[in-house]
Amino acid sequence: MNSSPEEEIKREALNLGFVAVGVAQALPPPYLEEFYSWLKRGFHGEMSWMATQAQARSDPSRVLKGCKAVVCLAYPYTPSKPRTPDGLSAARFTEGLARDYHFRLKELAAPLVELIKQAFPESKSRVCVDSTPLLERGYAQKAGLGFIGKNNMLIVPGYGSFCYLAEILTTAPLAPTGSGPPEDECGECSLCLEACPTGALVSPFLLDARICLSFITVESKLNTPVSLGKKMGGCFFGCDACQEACPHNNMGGDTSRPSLPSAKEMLEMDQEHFSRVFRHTSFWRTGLEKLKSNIMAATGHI
Ligand code: B12
Ligand code: SF4
Ligand code: SF4
Repeated sequence: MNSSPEEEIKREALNLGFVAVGVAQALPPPYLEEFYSWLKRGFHGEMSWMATQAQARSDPSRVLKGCKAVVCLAYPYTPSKPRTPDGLSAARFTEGLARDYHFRLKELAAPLVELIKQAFPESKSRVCVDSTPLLERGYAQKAGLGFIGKNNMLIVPGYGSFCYLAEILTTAPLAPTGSGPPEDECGECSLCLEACPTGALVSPFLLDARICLSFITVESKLNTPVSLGKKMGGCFFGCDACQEACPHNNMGGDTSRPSLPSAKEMLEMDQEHFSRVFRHTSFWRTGLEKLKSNIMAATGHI
């Protein structure tokens, strides 16, 4: 018996290394009201684009006209924390000097787009990774990839949250696969809230991005205040504390060799040197001056 397009997509996605895959209907995302109230409270801070694109996030057909289905994908990143030889670290999603995941995931999803095209020749598809106005975690939960934890992360049962999300929006009428995961897999646990160094997890499922170290060290255009140094715990780019605390994650140990240049080398870099080492990595968009201010804060320099 021939398998359905949904089954073929799933088989191929798992072959390509994705840890979870599913299809959600292209309806408004779950938790849209919570998202609007998050904006209303100003928790997005400097990320004004979150507010200006709020309408687009309410409906995938505003992103792809005629969108019928959202193929949701989770791709694993290494559980070992990237390190410098002199004791600093960066969040795992960077995978050290690996190519920025936005490019990698778009390429990885291309064969799946091809499969959809073969099954539905008239269809149009668009691959989304992070920057598209789409509430990725909500759709991933809806498609049955996993559940949203109190730390806001999409957690894949049996794997954890050290994974990127990507989607294929398509006009192909793919059948939804999610039967709706349980809404409360965290139970009484609140380890992530206790572990957050800045109190950015103000309550379960609610994050104040303005004081989240990930926002401050990756997205914010302002210099990172030295006063945050102790809270950064030596992590100069991004923050994994609320995931490290989570019993669903395997931390991968600290056995990996340093994959990042030393703090001293980074502080001495000029733009040409920075470009040679960091172009195409996750650090590039944040820029050299901001990176230096992160390192100064993380190492306690004034
Ligand atoms: C803006 C943004 C940020 C901001 C704000 C984060 C935030 N929590 O809102 C900052 C810069 C702080 C950030 C940090 C990080 N981010 Co970010 N970020 C995004 C982005 C672009 C939009 C997120 C968004 O819409 N936020 C608004 C809030 C309100 O929505 P939400 O985060 O989806 O939260 C939902 C839940 O709270 C849920 N909800 C509300 N109430 C309730 C109640 C219950 C019971 C339940 C179950 C759910 C629930 O509804 C919300 C709306 O859908 C997405 C990509 C995308 N397009 O979706 C990546 C994304 C969420 N980030 C990602 C990552 C990896 C990170 C970091 C881990 C990076 C790091 N190590 O430094 C941290 C984690 C911080 C955290 N605990 O969330 C991944 C997450 C993968 C995963 N497995 O979940 C994404 C999906 C990017 C990607 N394509 O891989 N990020
Ligand atoms: S990423 Fe860090 S600062 Fe942000 S919510 Fe998680 S633990 Fe808190
Ligand atoms: S640490 Fe506990 S409360 Fe937080 S996401 Fe993980 S299981 Fe849920």
